[in-house]
Amino acid sequence: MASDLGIVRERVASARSLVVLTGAGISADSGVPTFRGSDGLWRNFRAEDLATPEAFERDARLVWEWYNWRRELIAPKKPNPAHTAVVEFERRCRQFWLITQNVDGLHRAAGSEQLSEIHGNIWKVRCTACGVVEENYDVPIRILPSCRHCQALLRPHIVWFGESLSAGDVACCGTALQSCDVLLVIGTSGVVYPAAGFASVAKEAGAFVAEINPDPTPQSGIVDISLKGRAKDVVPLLL
Ligand code: BV8
Ligand code: ZN
Repeated sequence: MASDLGIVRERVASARSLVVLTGAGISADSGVPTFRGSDGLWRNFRAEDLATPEAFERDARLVWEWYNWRRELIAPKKPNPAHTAVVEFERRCRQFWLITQNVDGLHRAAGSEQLSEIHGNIWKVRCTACGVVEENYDVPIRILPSCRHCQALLRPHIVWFGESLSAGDVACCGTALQSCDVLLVIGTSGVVYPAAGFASVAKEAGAFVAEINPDPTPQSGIVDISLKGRAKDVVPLLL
């Protein structure tokens, strides 16, 4: 492990262009439940049933009750040393980009600025009619909130299953993954696409890829190095 850690630290230090991809695991150390772990957020509510446009169409109240519950859960949580280390990477690397699947907003709270929140942000709402996107930090949020511009129903500004990522994010991530020489994959189970395919995109483009996760993932077979451990313990050691 020590030599692996040394190799990854050396690669990060000499990276011309560094990309970091994160999932729920980086927020686990802030007390935010992951989706598929033993404390699985989705155990209580099957996300495939709720995080979909069909569910919202069928029962917007239930979907808003689930998101309100998650907003109340996340509101008091703080970034952890792994989030802070990622901000330090951004400060040190000439070319840096962060791709996060997390909707909790903790990377922004830690100070990350060069990032794509490819699955959206739980603190943003979008009007189902006029499409206006706004930040909303109400806790609790009124169930079935309405647009202050056109009174139509608001939805979470989140990418649900079966919905495409924004074209802007897809382009931005593609460029970053094609041009990076180091990709760090931190705290993702690597089952949700298209993010689950990002490690192989970078690998095929010639990048050195390392993953940080207490458990093996479907990408463990293709990354150069897997560092077994919790993000809050391992990521700061890469500085
Ligand atoms: C798309 C927002 C093109 C919701 C999320 C059938 C029907 C419809 C679609 C599909 C289908 N089959 C496949 C698909 C595609 C689908 C997909 O991939 N499904 C999977 C389930 C098979 N993808 C999509 O639908 C995407 N869109 O493909 O568009 C398209 C368009 C139209 C038609 C077809 C195709 C959209 C995907 C986005 C879904 N939205 N989130 C919400 O949050 O409310 S996904 C959700 O999962 C979260 O965003 C989360 O980030 C993401 C991934 O989960 P992880 O972050 O990896 O978290 P997880 O709990 O799984 O893992 C935690 C990891 O951390 C573990 O590995 C654990 O070991 C580790 N860990 C734990 N503790 C720590 C740690 N690591 C470090 N330190 C620790 N302390
Ligand atoms: Zn509106």
